[in-house]
Amino acid sequence: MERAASKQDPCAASPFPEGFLWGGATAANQCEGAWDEAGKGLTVADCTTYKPNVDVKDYQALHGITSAQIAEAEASRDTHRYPKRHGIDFYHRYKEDIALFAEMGFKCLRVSIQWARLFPTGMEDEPLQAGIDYYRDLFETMRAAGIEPLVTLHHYEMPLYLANHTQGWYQRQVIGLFVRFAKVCFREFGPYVKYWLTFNEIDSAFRHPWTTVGICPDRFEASELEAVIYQCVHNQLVASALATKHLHRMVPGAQMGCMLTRTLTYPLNCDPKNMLLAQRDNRENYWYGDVQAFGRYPRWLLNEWAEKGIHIDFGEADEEILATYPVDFVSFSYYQSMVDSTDAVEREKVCGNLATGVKNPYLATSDWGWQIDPDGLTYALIDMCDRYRKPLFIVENGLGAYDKVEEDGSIHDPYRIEYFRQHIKAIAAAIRAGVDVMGYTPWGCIDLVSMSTCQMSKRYGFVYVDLDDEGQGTYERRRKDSFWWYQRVIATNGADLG
Ligand code: BGP
Repeated sequence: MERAASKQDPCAASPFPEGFLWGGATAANQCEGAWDEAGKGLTVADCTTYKPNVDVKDYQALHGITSAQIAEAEASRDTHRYPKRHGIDFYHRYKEDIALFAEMGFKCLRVSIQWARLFPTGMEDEPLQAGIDYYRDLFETMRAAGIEPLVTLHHYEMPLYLANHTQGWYQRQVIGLFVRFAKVCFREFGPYVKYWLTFNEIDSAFRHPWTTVGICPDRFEASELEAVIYQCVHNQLVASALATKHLHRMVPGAQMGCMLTRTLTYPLNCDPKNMLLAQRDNRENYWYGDVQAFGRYPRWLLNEWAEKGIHIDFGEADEEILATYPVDFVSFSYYQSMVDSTDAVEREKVCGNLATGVKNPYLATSDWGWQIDPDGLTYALIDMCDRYRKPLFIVENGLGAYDKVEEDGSIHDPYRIEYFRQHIKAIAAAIRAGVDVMGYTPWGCIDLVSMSTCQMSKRYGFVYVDLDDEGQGTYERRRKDSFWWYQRVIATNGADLG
């Protein structure tokens, strides 16, 4: 009986609300390529190198960078060593890619705007027309395909010039420069874009300061680095609030979201000491979003700054700005959960972009050692719903895996389908528990260059891109099995998970 009913209306059994924003997520610096075309300036991402044999548990090897390496990158025109420079050539192929996303039924696509495509150094008075024309056509193409753009203003792609000349986000001057860039985006692209995000994974400033806040650690005394990074984040938080203010004024009906890496941490066991430790870890993950959603710093952090003698330079109006312009919704990436324990140093570790943590004996890991935990997504959604009381948007989630192209050109990726099936079930469970979820945009819906290792072989997509780690390939796009599976999921609004 149930089957017959679902044949008539395949969406009837779906817990997902009407208008749920199914789609996918990308970032310009990892897919556009065309790193030096049409006047674009270099970005911090253009300096990150291909790391084929790095131990992914060695966080410093993954994300560390020195002044000498930056200078070498700036002088180089190499794209093999710096693969984000070629990306997947989305810059020239976006019409073909958007047609594929539309074929899958996407309602929404997350992209970012490279600041340096509009303002090559970040300091120019006027934006480049070529950059405006490119992004306008991108958004028009998306709209024509019935795809709602979700746009990140700052996804690890600060102009290199600013990172070198204003010490990244450390100098207050950058707030004004960013707000000018944001206002140009709202003016030019506001007619096409309703949903915006300010800073991608703003909480990653301490994990990888170069890409997040443009700070190269060797340019500071080790003892001052913590305060420097807090200052950078404060400046980003003020810039985020100001961008929200201008968006609401310039684009009526548009909404601004913050964007966190949800590094959900469990205690290893019910030892109260471990409970307190995990609570502490979760607070450290949440405070960035707390400031953006509640408009003020948590008391514990202010106390900690006072105890450590950390002085953060607040502009006269900063507190009022933060309080007056909170975000409209809270978005986050979710890849894995973490575990902490008071004896963590002695325990086996796992890794991820998020940092290293204690191995969870109940969870499997990906080919790159990231722990796979769909239940953690339900937990995170319910927890964040109770905390923020604002709509939530999962703007990144996915499995980095090796894919094999068969002789007939097909790509069978049942592991990816299973990963998404379990995570979509987890979202459904949270929705049934009363959580307001706006949408779901899996990461790397088309294969792109990895953020951490710059590999192509770490593939996330429903669409395969013929390009290898050495930059060899035709860039041809192919549909994986997961392409057809996700198409059915969207068509049934999440009712048919196969
Ligand atoms: C997130 C970043 C993305 C993306 C993803 C996967 O932290 O916001 O840019 O790359 O991680 O990471 P990776 O590409 O290193 O596998």
